[in-house]
Formats: sequence, structure tokens, C-alpha cells
Amino acid sequence: GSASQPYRTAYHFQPLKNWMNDPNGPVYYKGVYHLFYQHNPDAATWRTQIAWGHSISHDLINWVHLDHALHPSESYDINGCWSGSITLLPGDVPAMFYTGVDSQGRQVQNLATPKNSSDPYLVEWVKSPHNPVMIPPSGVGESLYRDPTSAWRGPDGVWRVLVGAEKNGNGVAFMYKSSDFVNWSLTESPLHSSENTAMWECPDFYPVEENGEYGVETSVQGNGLKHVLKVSFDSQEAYILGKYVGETDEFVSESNMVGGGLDLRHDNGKFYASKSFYDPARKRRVLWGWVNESDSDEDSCRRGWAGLQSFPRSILLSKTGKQLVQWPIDEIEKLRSEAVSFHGEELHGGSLLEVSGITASQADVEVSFKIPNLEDVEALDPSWINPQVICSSRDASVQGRYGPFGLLVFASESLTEQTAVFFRIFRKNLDSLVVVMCSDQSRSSLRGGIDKTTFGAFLDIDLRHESISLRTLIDHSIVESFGGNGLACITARVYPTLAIDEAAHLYAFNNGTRAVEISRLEAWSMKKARLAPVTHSDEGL
Ligand code: DQQ
Repeated sequence: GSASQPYRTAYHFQPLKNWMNDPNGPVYYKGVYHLFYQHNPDAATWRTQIAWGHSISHDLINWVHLDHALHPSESYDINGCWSGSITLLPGDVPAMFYTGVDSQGRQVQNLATPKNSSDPYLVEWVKSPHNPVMIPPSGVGESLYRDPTSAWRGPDGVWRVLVGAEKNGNGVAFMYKSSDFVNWSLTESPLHSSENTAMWECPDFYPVEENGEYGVETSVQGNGLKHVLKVSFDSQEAYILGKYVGETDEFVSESNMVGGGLDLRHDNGKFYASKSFYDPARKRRVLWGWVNESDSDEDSCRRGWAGLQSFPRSILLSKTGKQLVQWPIDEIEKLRSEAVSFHGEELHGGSLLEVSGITASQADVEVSFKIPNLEDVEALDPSWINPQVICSSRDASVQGRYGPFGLLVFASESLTEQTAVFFRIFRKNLDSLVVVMCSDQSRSSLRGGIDKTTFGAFLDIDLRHESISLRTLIDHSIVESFGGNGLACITARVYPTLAIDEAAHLYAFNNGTRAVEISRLEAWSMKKARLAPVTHSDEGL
């Protein structure tokens, strides 16, 4: 943030200028992390003729922007190089799949490989002479067929890849097979499909360990694993868990995509077109997601840029095995500078506690709330099945018994501007408690013309044994929150007019009538990450 650019981020990835959307082809190659992304080189708005931006890093924090990796240039991609993925082939050769919008406006799948695979920066990419390698199957709309995943290898040594689509009004993940990575044939049945959803954009399919601490490489199959199928539709993401049987290519899922915000989601706020990759250097799976603006195209043009990537998150299966957990990658700690902390502070009903001594517009905050006694907990209305509805009908200003309590971020001096990230506790049946996590943007800016939707998520924790933890990454115009050590995540974009830069304040608050205790709060000012174009001094990087 600077006086003229208060919303530019300090440690969330963004290009130097113009429009960015989906993360594409993340990969770790010869000691270097690569991030590609949908980028319009000419304007701060999206257009169909989009290109692949390309940046590299040694730590997923500091980035060097390289030249674009792909531009529309051939009949099979002249109307756009859309989203795709990278697969590392045996012998450490990267292969890139992307969707091309061809000269007829048809979506097809294309292949590209590095010009020089001994170059760890993978600066130049060559489009395959075999393109397009996949075209819309019969019965599939020409503009409803895109976003190839990373490929994986079955026990038979044959490659598989998924392509997102819509067929007969249902979301579909088509599967293709190939022995040589060039000739691909569509399998008889798709990996999965669901009614009630729109076109499945940006599918992602990967294994996770049961009761494990490590990420799993995409081709690994066998015991002790579940598979995750994630798809993006209707401005939201959904995932299902299941068992993938490599021998038969069956994905036996535990549930189905339902839509309407009721699915399992990586993030219940603004987070779309996400893509994960396996990082062999740290044996983890890392997830990137696109975080769009919440103001208008005119605002983006005035600023000269639009779109952020979420802070990279490591993903694991939760202890219960019923959902994923996500956590900002550890490297973030390198950016922490001034720190403040409290222990054992009681927050009475209706009280506010300022967290001062750090830069509240560029911060990392961790807090744990202990609830001393849980008596007379408010009943949850049985019709409240959508947490977003609970959070918007009972925003931070609505007093409850246990909650709302949490953090006020980007708060102005007189609190006229504030974004509230908070919890409420309800009783479901006689003895079961429900925790709702909310991110309330309704007072985040005095400006109009901004989407200030409030977001919500259920948090599956056992209050008899656990306190309620919240981690919030604050970065000028993004608020990325992790509840219950990453069981529920909510990302929001905000555009304060008063609570900017040094004028932003941070508070812990309790607007419930019952006291809660902050067992621990630690907050840090964050240093600025380096995001810069390539220079000569990077040549030995
Ligand atoms: N964005 C890309 C598509 C994808 C969509 C185009 C998702 O490939 O389906 O920029 O945001």
C-alpha cells in the first residue's frame, strides 16, 4: 500500500499491473517454484484472448516476474490460452496442458513443452505440432469443455487426465488416457459427474494421506489414501472425498456435489479456480486460489490492476477424515517483524481490546478463545443449514450470548469502518454444539458500489476439548481467515477509505453477553515480499 495505491498487497501475489485470474500450472522444478496465471497484458479487465503470465520463486514468498509463457498465436489458441496444468514426466520433463480457444471459438486442449528443459526457469515454451490433442466429444458444447488437470499414472503405466465440462446440463469431469502423452482417448465413462451444478471449471484431483502429515504426489495410489475431486462453478468451489481405484479408474465418492454453497469448500469466501501441486522439496501439497476484486471494472481500470492469489496453503486431510485442513505455508514466518502478544485476557460481554504496536493493515494474527462455561447456549434454528445465511442475518452488530466474538480488522479510529471476523456458538440438540465462523464485510468501506457480501462457514470442532482458534492474514485489501487451525477458511476483499495503511486499527471484540477468554493472542507486522521484474542481478538467482 502507498498513498496512491492503498489496496495493493505487500505479501499476496500479484503481477506488476493489469488483470489476473486463475492460477495455472504451479510446479516445483529443479529447485524453483513456478506460478503461471491467467493474465491480460493490456488491461485491468478480463478478455477472451488471455495469456499465461509466469513468475518464479525460491520460497513461494518473493517472486520474479518473467515474460509470458503462452500467448494466443495459432489457429488452435488464437482466441485465448485458458487455464491448465503442468505434469512432470519421467526424466523430469515438464509437460503443460492448457485450453485453447480456437479460430472458431471452440475450446480444445493443447500441449506445450519447454524449449530447454535444463533451464530451471522454463522461460520459453513450445506448442506441440500435434495440437489440439483433445477436442469436444460429441454432445458437448464447444464452449463447455476446458481446464485440463495435472495428469497421473495408473498402475498400468498409462497416463490419465481430467477435463472439466458440462453435458446435458450436468457438471462432468471427463477422463482421457494416453501411453505417450500425445495421443489421448476419452474413457467410456467420466471420472465423475453431478446434477444440480453448472459447467465444472478447473477440476483438481489428488490423493491425501489418512492420518498423515505429508502431502502426496499426484500419481500415488493405494492404501491409506483418499482422493479429492475439486471443481469450480457458480463463483464457488466444491470438493468431494472418496477412494480412487487405479485398476478400474473408479472414483467411489463419499458424497456428491450439491451446489448452492452447501458443499465442502476450500474456502467459504472469495476463492476460485484453485489448483494444487505436490512440492517434493517439503513433501507437502500446496494450494493456490484466485481472489477476485469486489469492486467494479472501472475501479480496477483506475487502479491499473485486478486480482490476487491467495497466500499459498498446505493441504491435508483432517484428523476425522471428513474434510480438508489448510494452513498458510510456514515460509510466511520469514515476513514477521514487530510482534505483540497477550495471554489470559478476559473479554467481557460487549468489550473491545485494541491490539496496538503493529501495522494493522499488513499483519498476521493468531488468537485462541477459551469459553469458560457453556450454559444456556442459544438454540440453532433447524432451518439454518447455510452458514452464509446465518452470518448475514446475524452480522457482527447483532448481540448474541456466546458470540459474536473475534477480530475487528481494518477498523477506523471511530469504528465506522471495520471488517469483523468472528464466531457464534449455538446448541443443536440437547448436547451438541455448533460453531459458526463469519467474515462480515458489511461495514468494511464507506464507499458504495462494492460487493460487501458476508460469508460464513461451520467449524467442526469439539468445544468440550478444544478452544476456538483464528488465524487472520491482513494485507491492505485482503482478509484471509483460518478457523479451528484451518478447518474453515474464509477469504474476503475490502476497500476501506479511512482504515488504510497506518490509520488501520486491529481489535479483539466480544459482542455477546457472556464473557470469553483470550487464552493467547499473537500478532505481527509483516514485511513486504519482493515481487519484481527480472533484472540482471537475478541471473544467478
Ligand atoms: N477462467 C479461465 C477458464 C476457466 C475460468 C479463462 C475460471 O479456463 O474455466 O480465463 O475462472
